[in-house]
Amino acid sequence: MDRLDSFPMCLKPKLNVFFLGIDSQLDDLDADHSHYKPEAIDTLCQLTKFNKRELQLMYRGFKQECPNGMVKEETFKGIYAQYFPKGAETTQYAHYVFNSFDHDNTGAITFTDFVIGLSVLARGSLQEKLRWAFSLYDINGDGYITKDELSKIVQSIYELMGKAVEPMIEDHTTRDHVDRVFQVR
Ligand SMILES: [Ca+2]
Repeated sequence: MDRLDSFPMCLKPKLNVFFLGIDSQLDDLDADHSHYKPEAIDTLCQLTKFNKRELQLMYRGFKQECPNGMVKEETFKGIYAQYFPKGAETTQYAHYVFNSFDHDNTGAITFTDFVIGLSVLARGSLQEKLRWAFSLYDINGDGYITKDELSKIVQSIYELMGKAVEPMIEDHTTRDHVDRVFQVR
């Protein structure tokens, strides 16, 4: 199977960092006084495929990692890197994932951004997952995936795998991969 085929699904465990440290005492979303005021929990239930209890648990984990209720890109990259082996270069791919979650391009992922993105990855339909994957590849958001954009994403995915992969990644590996995708059949 092509390595790219399964990558959106593999993101889910990588993002589980936000679920760590949850204990039995739940926060009440509506009573929260953090800097960022999340959407009312009922609205989040409508926007995602998570129920109220799941959202409360996630919010608690999210707030532990990000007490002010927002994740800046540098923080996101730091968290992301912890879930890959040493030697893996995660910065660039984490940048693209961050952008795909930061819907309104504010430079920070809010809890709302986070659960909407995670809902698609964890419970979205095939169509929703494909739409998310497309938005990841369409770096400039113009509705088209160019060869250049595909090259950048494929390169970042190869970097994620680190140096110790078989067969070894050569300089031309990315180019060959992209050429195959764009080949007219
Ligand atoms: Ca584009």
